[in-house]
Amino acid sequence: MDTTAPTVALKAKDYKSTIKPIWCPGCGHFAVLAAATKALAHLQLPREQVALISGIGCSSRLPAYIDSYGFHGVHGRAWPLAAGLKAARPELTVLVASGDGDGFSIGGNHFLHACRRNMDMTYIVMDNEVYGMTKGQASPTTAPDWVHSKMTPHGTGMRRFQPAAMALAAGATWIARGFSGDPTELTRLLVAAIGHPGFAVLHVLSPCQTFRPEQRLWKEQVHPFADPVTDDPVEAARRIHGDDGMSVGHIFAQEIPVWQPRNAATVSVAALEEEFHV
Ligand SMILES: Cc1ncc(C[n+]2csc(CCOP(=O)(O)OP(=O)(O)O)c2C)c(N)n1
Ligand code: SF4
Repeated sequence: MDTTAPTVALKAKDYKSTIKPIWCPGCGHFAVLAAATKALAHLQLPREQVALISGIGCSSRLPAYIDSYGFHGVHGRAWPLAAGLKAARPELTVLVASGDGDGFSIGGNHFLHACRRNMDMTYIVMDNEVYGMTKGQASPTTAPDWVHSKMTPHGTGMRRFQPAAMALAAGATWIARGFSGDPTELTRLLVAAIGHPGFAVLHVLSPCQTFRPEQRLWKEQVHPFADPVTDDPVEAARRIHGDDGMSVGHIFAQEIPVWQPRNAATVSVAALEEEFHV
Protein backbone atom coordinates (compact mmCIF):
# COMPACT_ATOMS: atom_id res chain seq x y z
CA MET A 1 0.00 0.00 0.00
CA ASP A 2 1.27 3.44 -0.84
CA THR A 3 1.38 5.37 2.45
CA THR A 4 2.79 8.61 1.10
CA ALA A 5 0.39 11.52 1.58
CA PRO A 6 -1.19 12.67 -1.68
CA THR A 7 0.30 15.90 -3.02
CA VAL A 8 -2.31 18.62 -2.89
CA ALA A 9 -2.04 20.98 -5.83
CA LEU A 10 -1.78 24.64 -4.91
CA LYS A 11 -4.49 26.87 -6.34
CA ALA A 12 -4.22 30.57 -7.23
CA LYS A 13 -6.00 31.50 -4.00
CA ASP A 14 -3.30 29.70 -2.00
CA TYR A 15 -0.78 32.29 -3.20
CA LYS A 16 -2.92 35.21 -1.97
CA SER A 17 -1.97 36.69 1.39
CA THR A 18 -4.57 37.65 3.97
CA ILE A 19 -3.86 41.35 3.41
CA LYS A 20 -6.62 43.10 1.45
CA PRO A 21 -5.32 45.33 -1.36
CA ILE A 22 -5.91 49.04 -0.78
CA TRP A 23 -5.77 49.92 -4.48
CA CYS A 24 -8.58 52.11 -5.87
CA PRO A 25 -11.52 50.16 -7.31
CA GLY A 26 -10.76 49.29 -10.93
CA CYS A 27 -6.98 49.83 -10.63
CA GLY A 28 -5.14 47.79 -13.28
CA HIS A 29 -2.77 46.39 -10.65
CA PHE A 30 -5.54 44.03 -9.41
CA ALA A 31 -5.25 42.08 -12.65
CA VAL A 32 -1.48 41.81 -12.24
CA LEU A 33 -1.99 40.36 -8.76
CA ALA A 34 -4.50 37.86 -10.15
CA ALA A 35 -2.16 36.92 -13.01
CA ALA A 36 0.75 36.48 -10.60
CA THR A 37 -1.15 34.09 -8.31
CA LYS A 38 -2.48 32.15 -11.32
CA ALA A 39 0.99 31.91 -12.86
CA LEU A 40 2.52 30.66 -9.60
CA ALA A 41 -0.26 28.08 -9.31
CA HIS A 42 0.20 27.03 -12.93
CA LEU A 43 3.89 26.44 -12.23
CA GLN A 44 3.14 24.87 -8.80
CA LEU A 45 6.03 26.80 -7.30
CA PRO A 46 6.39 26.16 -3.55
CA ARG A 47 5.60 29.46 -1.79
CA GLU A 48 8.78 29.28 0.25
CA GLN A 49 10.79 29.06 -2.98
CA VAL A 50 9.45 32.35 -4.37
CA ALA A 51 10.63 35.85 -3.43
CA LEU A 52 8.95 38.99 -4.74
CA ILE A 53 10.96 42.20 -4.38
CA SER A 54 9.58 45.68 -5.05
CA GLY A 55 10.29 49.36 -4.67
CA ILE A 56 7.73 52.00 -3.68
CA GLY A 57 4.44 52.93 -5.34
CA CYS A 58 0.92 51.56 -5.60
CA SER A 59 2.27 48.81 -7.90
CA SER A 60 5.11 48.04 -5.51
CA ARG A 61 2.61 46.95 -2.86
CA LEU A 62 2.33 43.64 -4.73
CA PRO A 63 4.57 41.58 -2.36
CA ALA A 64 2.22 42.29 0.56
CA TYR A 65 -0.65 40.65 -1.29
CA ILE A 66 1.18 37.45 -2.29
CA ASP A 67 1.85 34.62 0.13
CA SER A 68 5.50 34.07 -0.72
CA TYR A 69 8.66 35.64 0.63
CA GLY A 70 8.71 39.32 -0.27
CA PHE A 71 10.42 42.60 0.37
CA HIS A 72 8.74 45.98 -0.08
CA GLY A 73 11.98 47.84 -0.44
CA VAL A 74 13.29 51.32 -1.10
CA HIS A 75 12.12 53.49 -4.01
CA GLY A 76 13.89 52.40 -7.22
CA ARG A 77 16.14 49.90 -5.52
CA ALA A 78 14.40 46.57 -6.06
CA TRP A 79 17.01 45.24 -8.54
CA PRO A 80 20.10 45.40 -6.31
CA LEU A 81 18.08 43.76 -3.54
CA ALA A 82 16.87 41.07 -5.92
CA ALA A 83 20.34 40.58 -7.41
CA GLY A 84 21.85 40.11 -3.95
CA LEU A 85 19.19 37.59 -3.04
CA LYS A 86 19.57 35.66 -6.28
CA ALA A 87 23.36 35.66 -5.89
CA ALA A 88 23.08 34.14 -2.41
CA ARG A 89 20.08 31.87 -3.07
CA PRO A 90 20.21 30.87 -6.75
CA GLU A 91 17.58 28.16 -6.25
CA LEU A 92 14.85 30.74 -5.47
CA THR A 93 12.43 32.05 -8.10
CA VAL A 94 13.00 35.80 -7.83
CA LEU A 95 10.42 38.27 -9.13
CA VAL A 96 10.74 42.05 -9.16
CA ALA A 97 7.69 44.35 -9.34
CA SER A 98 7.47 48.10 -9.80
CA GLY A 99 5.68 50.94 -11.51
CA ASP A 100 6.94 53.11 -14.34
CA GLY A 101 7.99 55.82 -11.87
CA ASP A 102 9.86 53.44 -9.60
CA GLY A 103 11.36 51.54 -12.52
CA PHE A 104 12.35 54.28 -14.95
CA SER A 105 12.84 57.45 -12.86
CA ILE A 106 14.59 56.82 -9.57
CA GLY A 107 15.34 53.20 -10.43
CA GLY A 108 16.25 53.75 -14.10
CA ASN A 109 19.94 53.08 -13.69
CA HIS A 110 19.38 49.89 -11.69
CA PHE A 111 16.86 48.70 -14.27
CA LEU A 112 19.39 49.10 -17.10
CA HIS A 113 22.11 47.21 -15.26
CA ALA A 114 19.70 44.45 -14.25
CA CYS A 115 18.99 43.94 -17.97
CA ARG A 116 22.70 43.89 -18.76
CA ARG A 117 23.51 41.50 -15.92
CA ASN A 118 21.03 38.86 -17.13
CA MET A 119 20.48 37.12 -13.81
CA ASP A 120 17.68 34.56 -13.89
CA MET A 121 14.74 36.62 -12.63
CA THR A 122 11.52 38.22 -13.85
CA TYR A 123 10.71 41.93 -13.79
CA ILE A 124 7.04 42.98 -13.96
CA VAL A 125 6.58 46.71 -14.56
CA MET A 126 3.04 48.04 -14.14
CA ASP A 127 3.00 51.04 -16.44
CA ASN A 128 0.17 53.58 -15.95
CA GLU A 129 2.20 56.51 -17.29
CA VAL A 130 1.88 58.36 -13.99
CA TYR A 131 2.99 58.38 -10.36
CA GLY A 132 -0.23 57.03 -8.87
CA MET A 133 0.79 56.83 -5.23
CA THR A 134 1.95 60.44 -4.98
CA LYS A 135 -1.13 61.84 -6.73
CA GLY A 136 -0.49 62.15 -10.41
CA GLN A 137 2.93 63.53 -11.28
CA ALA A 138 4.21 62.80 -14.79
CA SER A 139 6.52 59.80 -15.10
CA PRO A 140 9.16 58.97 -17.74
CA THR A 141 6.47 57.17 -19.79
CA THR A 142 3.93 60.05 -19.69
CA ALA A 143 3.10 61.54 -23.08
CA PRO A 144 4.55 65.06 -23.56
CA ASP A 145 1.13 66.69 -23.94
CA TRP A 146 -0.60 65.05 -20.94
CA VAL A 147 -1.92 67.87 -18.78
CA HIS A 148 -2.35 67.66 -15.03
CA SER A 149 -3.91 70.93 -13.95
CA LYS A 150 -1.73 71.43 -10.88
CA MET A 151 1.56 69.71 -11.60
CA THR A 152 2.11 69.80 -15.35
CA PRO A 153 -0.43 72.41 -16.54
CA HIS A 154 1.25 72.61 -19.96
CA GLY A 155 2.37 68.97 -20.21
CA THR A 156 6.01 67.94 -19.79
CA GLY A 157 6.98 68.71 -23.38
CA MET A 158 9.45 65.81 -23.15
CA ARG A 159 9.63 62.65 -25.19
CA ARG A 160 8.82 59.54 -23.24
CA PHE A 161 10.78 56.41 -22.56
CA GLN A 162 9.84 53.28 -24.47
CA PRO A 163 10.38 50.51 -21.84
CA ALA A 164 10.62 47.62 -24.32
CA ALA A 165 13.23 49.47 -26.40
CA MET A 166 15.24 50.31 -23.28
CA ALA A 167 15.11 46.71 -22.09
CA LEU A 168 16.30 45.46 -25.48
CA ALA A 169 19.10 48.02 -25.76
CA ALA A 170 20.30 47.25 -22.23
CA GLY A 171 20.48 43.50 -22.87
CA ALA A 172 17.31 41.92 -21.44
CA THR A 173 16.96 38.44 -22.92
CA TRP A 174 13.15 38.13 -22.77
CA ILE A 175 10.69 40.97 -23.44
CA ALA A 176 6.91 41.08 -23.73
CA ARG A 177 4.09 43.56 -23.33
CA GLY A 178 0.84 42.62 -21.60
CA PHE A 179 -2.36 44.42 -20.69
CA SER A 180 -4.18 44.15 -17.38
CA GLY A 181 -7.48 44.15 -19.28
CA ASP A 182 -6.54 40.72 -20.67
CA PRO A 183 -5.66 38.69 -17.54
CA THR A 184 -5.58 35.34 -19.37
CA GLU A 185 -2.89 36.49 -21.80
CA LEU A 186 -1.11 38.26 -18.96
CA THR A 187 -0.96 35.00 -17.00
CA ARG A 188 0.36 33.17 -20.05
CA LEU A 189 3.08 35.77 -20.55
CA LEU A 190 4.04 35.68 -16.88
CA VAL A 191 4.33 31.89 -16.89
CA ALA A 192 6.64 32.15 -19.93
CA ALA A 193 8.65 34.98 -18.33
CA ILE A 194 9.27 33.00 -15.15
CA GLY A 195 10.26 29.98 -17.24
CA HIS A 196 12.83 31.96 -19.21
CA PRO A 197 16.41 31.31 -18.08
CA GLY A 198 17.62 34.92 -17.81
CA PHE A 199 16.36 38.43 -17.13
CA ALA A 200 12.76 38.68 -18.38
CA VAL A 201 10.96 42.02 -18.68
CA LEU A 202 7.16 41.95 -18.71
CA HIS A 203 5.89 45.45 -19.50
CA VAL A 204 2.25 45.62 -18.40
CA LEU A 205 -0.11 48.39 -19.48
CA SER A 206 -1.93 48.77 -16.16
CA PRO A 207 -4.37 51.73 -16.05
CA CYS A 208 -4.63 54.17 -13.16
CA GLN A 209 -8.35 54.77 -12.70
CA THR A 210 -7.86 57.74 -10.42
CA PHE A 211 -5.30 59.94 -12.16
CA ARG A 212 -5.57 58.65 -15.73
CA PRO A 213 -9.28 57.80 -16.20
CA GLU A 214 -8.84 58.20 -19.96
CA GLN A 215 -6.80 54.97 -19.86
CA ARG A 216 -10.12 53.11 -19.73
CA LEU A 217 -9.94 53.50 -23.51
CA TRP A 218 -6.87 51.25 -23.63
CA LYS A 219 -9.31 48.36 -23.83
CA GLU A 220 -10.21 49.50 -27.34
CA GLN A 221 -6.70 50.57 -28.29
CA VAL A 222 -4.58 47.48 -27.55
CA HIS A 223 -3.97 44.97 -30.33
CA PRO A 224 -1.66 41.99 -30.76
CA PHE A 225 1.79 42.29 -32.34
CA ALA A 226 1.53 41.26 -35.98
CA ASP A 227 4.58 38.98 -35.83
CA PRO A 228 5.54 36.10 -33.51
CA VAL A 229 8.39 36.30 -31.00
CA THR A 230 11.88 36.72 -32.47
CA ASP A 231 15.39 35.96 -31.19
CA ASP A 232 16.88 38.63 -33.45
CA PRO A 233 17.49 41.90 -31.54
CA VAL A 234 17.55 43.94 -34.77
CA GLU A 235 14.14 42.58 -35.80
CA ALA A 236 12.81 43.10 -32.26
CA ALA A 237 13.99 46.73 -32.32
CA ARG A 238 12.27 47.25 -35.68
CA ARG A 239 9.00 45.96 -34.26
CA ILE A 240 9.18 47.98 -31.05
CA HIS A 241 10.07 51.22 -32.80
CA GLY A 242 7.50 50.68 -35.55
CA ASP A 243 4.77 50.16 -33.00
CA ASP A 244 2.25 52.60 -31.50
CA GLY A 245 3.07 51.35 -27.99
CA MET A 246 -0.25 49.51 -27.73
CA SER A 247 0.75 46.18 -29.28
CA VAL A 248 0.73 43.33 -26.82
CA GLY A 249 2.40 39.92 -26.92
CA HIS A 250 5.78 38.27 -26.73
CA ILE A 251 8.41 40.34 -28.54
CA PHE A 252 11.87 38.90 -27.92
CA ALA A 253 13.56 35.84 -26.41
CA GLN A 254 17.22 34.93 -26.53
CA GLU A 255 19.06 32.22 -24.60
CA ILE A 256 22.55 33.16 -23.48
CA PRO A 257 24.35 32.14 -20.26
CA VAL A 258 22.89 33.76 -17.15
CA TRP A 259 25.14 35.69 -14.82
CA GLN A 260 25.47 34.04 -11.44
CA PRO A 261 28.42 34.67 -9.11
CA ARG A 262 30.09 31.35 -8.46
CA ASN A 263 31.02 31.62 -4.80
CA ALA A 264 28.28 33.91 -3.41
CA ALA A 265 26.35 31.15 -1.68
CA THR A 266 29.46 29.87 0.06
CA VAL A 267 30.14 33.10 1.99
CA SER A 268 28.87 32.67 5.54
CA VAL A 269 26.79 35.30 7.32
CA ALA A 270 29.40 35.33 10.09
CA ALA A 271 32.14 36.15 7.56
CA LEU A 272 30.05 38.99 6.15
CA GLU A 273 29.38 40.37 9.62
CA GLU A 274 33.09 40.27 10.34
CA GLU A 275 33.87 42.12 7.11
CA PHE A 276 31.39 44.92 7.88
CA HIS A 277 32.29 45.17 11.54
CA VAL A 278 33.29 48.71 12.60
C1 LIG B 1 13.40 58.44 -2.26
C2 LIG B 1 11.94 58.67 -2.52
N1 LIG B 1 11.58 59.63 -3.39
C3 LIG B 1 10.27 59.84 -3.64
C4 LIG B 1 9.31 59.08 -3.03
C5 LIG B 1 7.86 59.36 -3.30
N2 LIG B 1 7.24 58.36 -4.17
C6 LIG B 1 6.61 57.30 -3.64
S1 LIG B 1 5.92 56.32 -4.81
C7 LIG B 1 6.47 57.34 -6.05
C8 LIG B 1 6.16 57.08 -7.50
C9 LIG B 1 5.32 55.89 -7.73
O1 LIG B 1 4.95 55.79 -9.09
P1 LIG B 1 5.00 54.44 -9.88
O2 LIG B 1 6.27 53.73 -9.62
O3 LIG B 1 4.73 54.76 -11.31
O4 LIG B 1 3.87 53.54 -9.23
P2 LIG B 1 2.28 53.68 -9.18
O5 LIG B 1 2.00 54.32 -7.85
O6 LIG B 1 1.82 54.52 -10.32
O7 LIG B 1 1.80 52.27 -9.26
C10 LIG B 1 7.19 58.42 -5.54
C11 LIG B 1 7.80 59.50 -6.35
C12 LIG B 1 9.74 58.06 -2.14
N3 LIG B 1 8.86 57.24 -1.54
N4 LIG B 1 11.06 57.88 -1.90
S1 SF4 C 1 -3.87 55.85 -7.55
FE1 SF4 C 1 -3.95 54.82 -9.53
S2 SF4 C 1 -2.27 53.32 -9.44
FE2 SF4 C 1 -2.71 53.93 -7.33
S3 SF4 C 1 -4.19 52.41 -6.56
FE3 SF4 C 1 -5.34 54.17 -7.36
S4 SF4 C 1 -5.83 53.59 -9.48
FE4 SF4 C 1 -4.16 52.27 -8.80
